[in-house]
Amino acid sequence: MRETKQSDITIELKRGDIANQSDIDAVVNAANAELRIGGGVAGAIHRAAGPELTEETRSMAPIEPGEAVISGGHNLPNDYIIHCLGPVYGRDEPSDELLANCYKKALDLAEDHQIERIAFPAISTGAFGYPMNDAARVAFKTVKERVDTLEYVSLIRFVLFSEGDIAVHEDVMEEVFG
Ligand code: AR6
Repeated sequence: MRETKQSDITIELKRGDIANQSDIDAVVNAANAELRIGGGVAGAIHRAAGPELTEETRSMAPIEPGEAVISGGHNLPNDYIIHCLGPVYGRDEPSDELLANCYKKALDLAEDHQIERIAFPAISTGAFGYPMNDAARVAFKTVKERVDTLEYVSLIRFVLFSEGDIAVHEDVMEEVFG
């Protein structure tokens, strides 16, 4: 399963770069606590958005695991960037709750800003070491719990780097929504 519709909301998987999603209103950053440029997703987003992004986010930092904050998109093709700090696997506990909080809070911010189309990367599954299938299960279950109450969000895209990551998410999507 690469796409599903739940309560009129499309949830889809797409292979690509989170910093290159021009048809999306808000992209989610797998941020660091300082909301600065980093590696992986945070590097791609900050490079594409430009240095004004760090100027904007400086006053919002630091953030805690499970927390999310919102900024403008700057030079990205998106109106907003929602910065989530995922848990470091094996250190920030309970990791599943903290990861779920990232998705919940990002969706809350999207609703507050009347955002229709949002794209997530696989938060915590890179430098922070969260196993991809467990992280996907947390992400999809959290989305599933929230879809009935979303007023503005109509598309939730998961942007994944490799075909292997897509395959893992397809299986878990089937398990959670199938
Ligand atoms: N587009 C989509 N997915 C990507 C991209 C991209 N451009 N780049 C990497 N991924 P990570 P984390 C995938 O490490 O685990 C940073 O240095 C990647 O393959 O970006 O939450 C920050 O500064 C992986 O599956 O985020 C933080 O310190 C997933 O996105 C820390 O790493 C997340 O990888 C955050 O670690």
